Amino acid sequence: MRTQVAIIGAGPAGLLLGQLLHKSGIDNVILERQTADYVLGRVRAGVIEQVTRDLLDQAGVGARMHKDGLVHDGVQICVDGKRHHLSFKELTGKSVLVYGQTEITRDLMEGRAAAGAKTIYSAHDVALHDFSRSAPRVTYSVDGKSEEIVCDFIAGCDGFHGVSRPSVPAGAIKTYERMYPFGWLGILSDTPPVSEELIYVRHPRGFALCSMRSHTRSRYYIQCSLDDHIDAWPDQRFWDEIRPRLDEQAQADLITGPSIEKSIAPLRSFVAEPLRFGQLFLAGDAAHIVPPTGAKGLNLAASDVQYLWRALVEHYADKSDAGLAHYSDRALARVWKAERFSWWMTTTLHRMSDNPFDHQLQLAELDYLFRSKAAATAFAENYVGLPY
Ligand code: RFL
Ligand code: PHB
Repeated sequence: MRTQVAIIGAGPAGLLLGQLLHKSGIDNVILERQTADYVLGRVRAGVIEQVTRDLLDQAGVGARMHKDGLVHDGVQICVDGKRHHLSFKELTGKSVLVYGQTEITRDLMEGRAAAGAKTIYSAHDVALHDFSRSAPRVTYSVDGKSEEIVCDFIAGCDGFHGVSRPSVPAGAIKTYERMYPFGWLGILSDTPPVSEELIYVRHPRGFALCSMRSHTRSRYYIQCSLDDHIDAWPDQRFWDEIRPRLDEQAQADLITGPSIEKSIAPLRSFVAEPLRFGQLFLAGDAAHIVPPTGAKGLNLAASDVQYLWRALVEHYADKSDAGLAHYSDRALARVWKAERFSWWMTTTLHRMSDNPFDHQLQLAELDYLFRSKAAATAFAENYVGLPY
């Protein structure tokens, strides 16, 4: 098979790139290791920046997002039982949209099917070849049959555990990493959210987050130990642990119910650079990971895709490779700012250590955030998303 761009991975990065390229008349094929149902079953991101929303519109898949997405003009931060409100609208004139990654993925999959673009699910043994030359190849197998795609470019959108990044010779790539000594235990439940806005909670028992997917579906997270296992967390134990971390009003308003999904995620900061190796381009979680505290992972995947899409259009339509040459630098400049913000939110809101000095620093940082308009504006600018 021959295509212009072979895309590895049908997560948000791969599907969005595929849709934007298709709209621009650039032929592409997506190879995905899992089935479509498996990809749709992963419960992940919930907060969409305005620039991500605009990009989904450009991809022609924004209709349901505009109908069902919840516009959030601000966020609440609860520190040791006292809630503070930060208004994005007042501080930046912008807002974010609460709309689940599952729904975005579904919209992109449906858009791709309607466009008649090719996605190969359950593709095994995907391997990247000759990407330092002008005609790279991707080999894979489906139902035990070996196949090959010859292309102009490969987009590595296959997430942190994918095959694209490890295909790069070790000497050509530099990585930066920080692991955090805790995870997030998350549950989804068909109960009304405790508050109209998200509540990020800093508490001596550990971090908590009250989020949502709709007016009737809630998403809650608590900081947990890396040794924890979901079997040790029946629903009642989860509710009994999150409740005391909340302020009195939220404790009274919290409606509990059976979980419909429960999972534990480790927290990691990671950046690989550069993002280009000959004709191979990395985008999204394949290239970088942020801890979920700043809600930046999916949004960063979208911003990489925006730079890569524009660069590929320049290549094919304008016969200019300037965008491709600058892709890595442009994307990484935005990535590092989101890495900083996600690290800052994580270290400011989680129980990081037993050292009282660290606790006092967190409290000083948060007190400054609530009292200084400059600090609050800097927070809001980062949370709603920096411009492309
Ligand atoms: P994905 O979504 O991991 O998709 C990669 C796809 O590649 C496939 N794949 C392969 N395919 C073929 N061959 C191989 N060898 C392959 N290896 C892997 C995989 O099956 C998969 O389908 O990466 P992508 O597209 O870069 O998207 C990144 C986002 O999914 C991720 O950054 C976000 O989910 C992070 N995240 C959040 N981001 C936000 O912007 N806002 C949030 O509120 C937010 N909350 C979260 C999050 C992530 C979380 N977890 C579980 C890590 C909350 C959580 C709890
Ligand atoms: C979510 O709703 O899943 C969510 C919201 C905000 C975050 C992380 C996750 O920072």
